[in-house]
Amino acid sequence: MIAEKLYEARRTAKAIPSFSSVGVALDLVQAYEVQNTLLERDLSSGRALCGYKLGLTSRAKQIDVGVDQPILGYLCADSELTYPFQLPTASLIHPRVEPEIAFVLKQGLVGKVSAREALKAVEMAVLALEVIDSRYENFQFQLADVVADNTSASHFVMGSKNLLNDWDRIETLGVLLTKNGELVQTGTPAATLGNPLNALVALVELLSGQGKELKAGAVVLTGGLTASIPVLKGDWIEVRSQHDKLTLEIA
Ligand code: OOG
Ligand code: MG
Repeated sequence: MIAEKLYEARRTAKAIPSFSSVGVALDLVQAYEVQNTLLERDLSSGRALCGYKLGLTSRAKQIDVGVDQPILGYLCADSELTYPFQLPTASLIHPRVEPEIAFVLKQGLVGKVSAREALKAVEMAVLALEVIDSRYENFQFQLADVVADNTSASHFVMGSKNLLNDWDRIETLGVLLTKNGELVQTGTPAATLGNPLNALVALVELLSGQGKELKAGAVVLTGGLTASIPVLKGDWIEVRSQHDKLTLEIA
């Protein structure tokens, strides 16, 4: 029932009140069950799972949405925008963008792993943009609401420069987000639990708690480095670091 409402809100691009705000109390376990039901629905409609995302790994994001612990969501292959990057807003509710670091794995990971082990499993680390689109009115929700809503997952864009080549300096890399040419956010990959690898370790642990693993080839979004920025049709967004630059047109 809850999954159905979220599925319809996404399909019709019509926001619904959060469940907590209308007195439907979910705990985190139930919220992940709802998320898994949504995943099953997506898979049975022909979508393919391509990886996972972390949410709320940075203080900026925790403050942004008013909740305080990392959570996970799933990513479907058709949510990745391909070059030239254009976000179709007609099918979305109130999209926002946030800069992230993303990994592509060359080996699977399961259970409790160290950051060093996690690094060995990484094929590529890239600058990325996540587009989030909460299915809840005014982007207002409690932790369990947003978990049920697959952590607001909508679309994502991956850079092509492999940051592993300069990984020792990842924590001090600067990331700039501009909207229509104006600088709106600055951040660093250290925002995600100190290092994006710590976020990857946390994800593997969270997944293991659900009896799941990360498979070779999986994409992982490690969490917003800054607060998210609302976008409207006609805007253009650029995310930039020393190594890479991505431009997203809001269409
Ligand atoms: C929740 C999703 C959080 C992140 O990177 O922290 C997230 C939201 O902000 O709606 O994707
Ligand atoms: Mg995110």
